[in-house]
Amino acid sequence: MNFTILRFDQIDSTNTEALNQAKRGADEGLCVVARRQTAGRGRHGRVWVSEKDAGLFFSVVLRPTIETRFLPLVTLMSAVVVHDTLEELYAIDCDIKWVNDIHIRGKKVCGILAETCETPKGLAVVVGIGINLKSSNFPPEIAETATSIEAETNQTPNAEILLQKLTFFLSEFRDVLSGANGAEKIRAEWTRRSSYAFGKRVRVVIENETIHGITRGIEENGALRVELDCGEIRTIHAGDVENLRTV
Ligand code: BT5
Repeated sequence: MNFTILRFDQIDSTNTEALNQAKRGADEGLCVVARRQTAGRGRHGRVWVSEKDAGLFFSVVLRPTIETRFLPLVTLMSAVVVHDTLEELYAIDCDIKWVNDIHIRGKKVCGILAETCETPKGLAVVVGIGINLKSSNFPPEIAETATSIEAETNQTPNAEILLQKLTFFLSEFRDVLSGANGAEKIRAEWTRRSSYAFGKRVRVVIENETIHGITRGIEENGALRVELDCGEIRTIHAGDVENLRTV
């Protein structure tokens, strides 16, 4: 995959810009990077804190050639990419919290937001990744739950080197996902790196319902299986998973 990088000092959201570019026909590999986002977003309209130079904020246009039912695996693939990048560059031991968070010692260092749109060239998926470089500007609402590469390693990461490695792994794992048995391979890669895949006691908040149970692996499309205390297996497609304790 060839990357074309569009840089902004400030933008509302790199995902919004990448989606607009995709709708105008941008090729796979278009990558929007910003030093600051004024309307960085997470899932369900949540805010992604994006202070100037405090994080790497970028979004890549993908045009995956996979079956539609496997599209949710793009998020899992991206989590594997971030996991391996942090491990290789900084020797950070991180965990993937289903489905889109990268954690270090239980704190969130990165969030991933994959969004799709119809374009003249077919369906595009925009993968947005926010990684905290520094923690100094965290507002109180995330100060306890968030961390940064700097806080974990005592070194100030170089955003360019980080972006280079991320795009390298993104290209590699994109090819894995699109290749033979790609979906199965990405599920296996994700499962190997996430403590949430099996045997984790979790609380899941789904719209106005909260369930408790133990994780029992992921479905074909990446949905999480949770065994309730009564023995029933529930499949979680969207929702927030909160770790209660490991069993
Ligand atoms: C996510 O949503 O974690 C996806 C975040 C994706 C951000 C990237 S940045 C580049 C691209 N452009 C965008 O506009 N977005 C993408 P979610 O799972 O809904 O988590 C959001 C929650 O994470 C918030 O409600 C906060 O609790 C917490 N949070 C917000 N900013 C954070 C930060 N910088 N570090 C750690 N946690 C944060």
